[in-house]
Amino acid sequence: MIDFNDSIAAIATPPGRGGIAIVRISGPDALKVASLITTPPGASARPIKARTAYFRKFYDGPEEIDEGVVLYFAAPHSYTGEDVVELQGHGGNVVPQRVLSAVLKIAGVRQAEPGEFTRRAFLNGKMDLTAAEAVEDLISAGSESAAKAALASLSGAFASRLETLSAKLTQFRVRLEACLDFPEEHEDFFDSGRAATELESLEALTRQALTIAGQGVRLNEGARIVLAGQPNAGKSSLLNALAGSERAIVTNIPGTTRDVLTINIEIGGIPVTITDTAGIRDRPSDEIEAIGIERALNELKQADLVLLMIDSSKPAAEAREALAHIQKLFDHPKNLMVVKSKIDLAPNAETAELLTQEPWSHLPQIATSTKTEHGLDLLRQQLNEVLGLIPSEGVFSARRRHVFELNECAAALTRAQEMLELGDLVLTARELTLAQDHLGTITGKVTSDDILGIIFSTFCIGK
Ligand SMILES: Nc1nc2c(ncn2[C@@H]2O[C@H](COP(=O)(O)OP(=O)(O)OP(=O)(O)O)[C@@H](O)[C@H]2O)c(=O)[nH]1
Ligand SMILES: [Mg+2]
Repeated sequence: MIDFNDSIAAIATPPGRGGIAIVRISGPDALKVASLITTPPGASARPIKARTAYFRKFYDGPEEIDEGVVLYFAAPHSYTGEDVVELQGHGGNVVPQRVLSAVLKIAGVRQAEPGEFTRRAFLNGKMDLTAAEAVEDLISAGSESAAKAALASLSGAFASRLETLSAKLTQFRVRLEACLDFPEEHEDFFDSGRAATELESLEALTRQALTIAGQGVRLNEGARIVLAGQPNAGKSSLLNALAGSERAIVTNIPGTTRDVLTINIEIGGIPVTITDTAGIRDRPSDEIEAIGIERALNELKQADLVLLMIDSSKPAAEAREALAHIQKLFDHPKNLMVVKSKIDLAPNAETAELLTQEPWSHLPQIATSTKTEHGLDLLRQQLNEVLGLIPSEGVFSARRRHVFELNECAAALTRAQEMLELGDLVLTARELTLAQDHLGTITGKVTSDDILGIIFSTFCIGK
């Protein structure tokens, strides 16, 4: 449990060489700290007004340790909602640490835990949970689109969508409760089918939010693409082509790639991880290849999209075997795209014919050559489309936690509709309460200390 009576301090700027470093203090003793640090022994403290920059020397007892700007933000008009002081001194590996350790010597001040400033901001009502999480997303954004999405969440785009949803849900629940108390006055709402229609549209709204949140997660974490196929199909060559550099070893010996190799690239401004794997075949040549194949299969299970590479110059038996391996892993391979490789070589007619038949004909297919670079641009474009990575208007950053809760909310709304159809208004009401609780968990209206601990522990110290 956090003790709100103490004050916390941390270096808010990154470690290493830099012009300026900021030591941030938040809590009831912040102003006292500013005063003690900037006053030499024996001298009387000079006043520090809120939102005014002062250039002062910083002291550790009698010793002068740095000089810089002091800023004071009085509660509640600060990031955390508490009194906050910033000591902006020189950067580097030594000086900021000395300033911090001088601050920590003062009674009532302790080192902040990761994310504790933002946690206090949340607990003081300065921001909701989606905004608090967006702070961390903004800091760790790996691409411009991810940063834009995080900023949208920070300024409340996600929260306001959820609030609209929650408000509609409340309205509906009020009518439902009224009906339970005074059935005769509200029959019409339910008998006419209006209630059913409203619930249906509530579920549709939830699923819309779910789609956007899913995009937000991929923007944050990057979509996971895994290359799969027979040995020698050209997987490592494609990885190199997409990376723009020779990252993976390419030879004409089948079974070249043994281990899993993952690289991070951007496609159209979106972070993507691409994983190269050992070619999958039934009879590996040695134990190392066998382990590699096992690892490949593990990667495939976690992929957002599998690119199944088929060498268009090889006999159809290879393609059949490659697909069989995928089908063994997934009953309904939903995120599967076929990449026909080596189309600069003479095509195998039997393979070409096979790919026009079921179930191949239902899969997206794209013809490529890493030798001539044919199809590579088209492939990048298709990757964006298939993964839904082209950020739609109003995309906000989101986390897997949000997607999970929205899914649960949608499921509760589906069950509510079933109960309504059965005429059981009590159970309908119960499902709606559940649905609303799941929404509340996202913004932090319904929350437990455990969840908060997990969320804020991933933050950096000083934020
Ligand atoms: N002509 C032609 N050859 C290619 C093309 N792509 C790859 N190759 C060749 O095919 C061979 C195998 O390529 P890799 O990229 O190592 O194949 P892989 O699927 O990673 O193979 P494993 O690691 O053994 O599973 C190499 O000799 C490549 O030069 C292409 O588009 N055209
Ligand atoms: Mg390889």
